[in-house]
Amino acid sequence: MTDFINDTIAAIITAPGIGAMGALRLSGPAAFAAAARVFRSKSGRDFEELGDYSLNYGGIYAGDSFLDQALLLKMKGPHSFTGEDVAELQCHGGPVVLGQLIETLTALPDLEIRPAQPGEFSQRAFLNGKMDLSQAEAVMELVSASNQKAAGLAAEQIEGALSCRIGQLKSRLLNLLASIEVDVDFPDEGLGDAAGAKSWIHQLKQILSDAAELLSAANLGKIYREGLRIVFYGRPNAGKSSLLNAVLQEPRAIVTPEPGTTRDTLEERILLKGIPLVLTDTAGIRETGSQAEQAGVDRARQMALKADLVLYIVDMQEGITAEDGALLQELDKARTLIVFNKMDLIEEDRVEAIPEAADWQCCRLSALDSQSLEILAKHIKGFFEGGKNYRQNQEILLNRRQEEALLKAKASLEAALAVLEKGWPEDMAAIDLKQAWSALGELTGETVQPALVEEIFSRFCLGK
Ligand SMILES: Nc1nc2c(ncn2[C@@H]2O[C@H](COP(=O)(O)OP(=O)(O)O)[C@@H](O)[C@H]2O)c(=O)[nH]1
Ligand SMILES: [Mg+2]
Repeated sequence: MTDFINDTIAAIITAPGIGAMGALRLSGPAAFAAAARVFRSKSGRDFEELGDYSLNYGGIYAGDSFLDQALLLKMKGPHSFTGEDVAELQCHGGPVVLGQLIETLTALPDLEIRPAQPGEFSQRAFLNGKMDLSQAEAVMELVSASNQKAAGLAAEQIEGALSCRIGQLKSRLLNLLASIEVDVDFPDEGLGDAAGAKSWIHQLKQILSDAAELLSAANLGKIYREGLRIVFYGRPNAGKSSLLNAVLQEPRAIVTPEPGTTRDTLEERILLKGIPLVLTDTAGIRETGSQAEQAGVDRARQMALKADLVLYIVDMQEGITAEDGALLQELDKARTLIVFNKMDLIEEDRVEAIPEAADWQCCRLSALDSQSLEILAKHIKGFFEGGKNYRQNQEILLNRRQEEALLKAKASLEAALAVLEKGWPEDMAAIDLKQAWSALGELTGETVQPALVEEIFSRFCLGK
């Protein structure tokens, strides 16, 4: 697979602009030869004498003109990031020197160094088997992570956490496939019809449940990357905007005693007890003659349907009305928390009389009270961790491509299961299982088409 890589590439690998340090990387068969033309060691040693894995102090030159002091990092393939000979030159950060350096290198007539494409170093690392696709993609997740948890998950993935779990799935799938194929080829040597099918179905169900678990772990990972989408929902004047402001601890949304104040949706991001949240305040739901308000109401409904968690706010001064009942009917119990608001306006002796809403998750608070944030935070954390598939420290990050591959694998596994359960010929199931195997391979990259590999890496930044 690596035959076609025979040229040497170079790129500045630090962010553009002025910085304490700037670095340039060379990778390929001529990396050392090229570095030798621009770097002179302070110790006066020849380039060849410098250790294969060494850090060396010296200067960089364009021809005979001194450009800057520099460190040279020499890493001989295959034990380097790309698996090829790699030389990295580190000097003071600034566009001029690094620019001169790359110009000098690419102008060397005999060495044919060319500027690297975005993602090309990582692509070479992948093609040379230094890491699989899920690890390479995790590097991008790590550098673009917005919070510690997401960064931590990406780091685990670089270390191979996802590859390992996919690998386990694949090897079990391969065992099953082998056993089915043996039976197809040598029907007399298999387990025999009924017992064989029963064992395959059992194994397949196990694999399917593992795939489903991976997908739900990915949903959790997605929350860490993109935030838990929480929508503040309910009738006008219930206190949605007040509660949003309480959570944000700033008067972000306009609050007035007038119903219909919030018309458009308003979105804010916040980290609450380590969980990234995307909070959306919405227009109160009511029949209205105003077109603008109606548009806001429609939007609010859509937001509520897409939310990970709906906070359904009820003005307890009015209690749960028939309208509240109708709106709650449209919502999913598992993803809704009813917030009984304005509890401060309820007289002590009436508080006990408030019925909890049967099997809905509920909490009572007052948006104007400083404790409301703590009460809500506790419930949100409880909701997040109480999810039926939540397992602490089991989250994984999947990007859209990877998630699609996993969904494809799951669909093929389900198709195979249906075939076996209906007692149809097992070679039909084998076809589905092979498709599942190939879909899993897309996650780690073994079965990805070269054109897709190009495309994936081209989304990386220059110098990666
Ligand atoms: N006493 C009291 N008033 C509240 C509470 N929450 C909201 N309000 C008031 O109720 C009115 C409507 O609040 P607002 O947040 O705009 O409701 P929204 O229409 O659901 O966004 C405002 O006058 C708020 O000050 C609460 O917990 N206690
Ligand atoms: Mg409002």
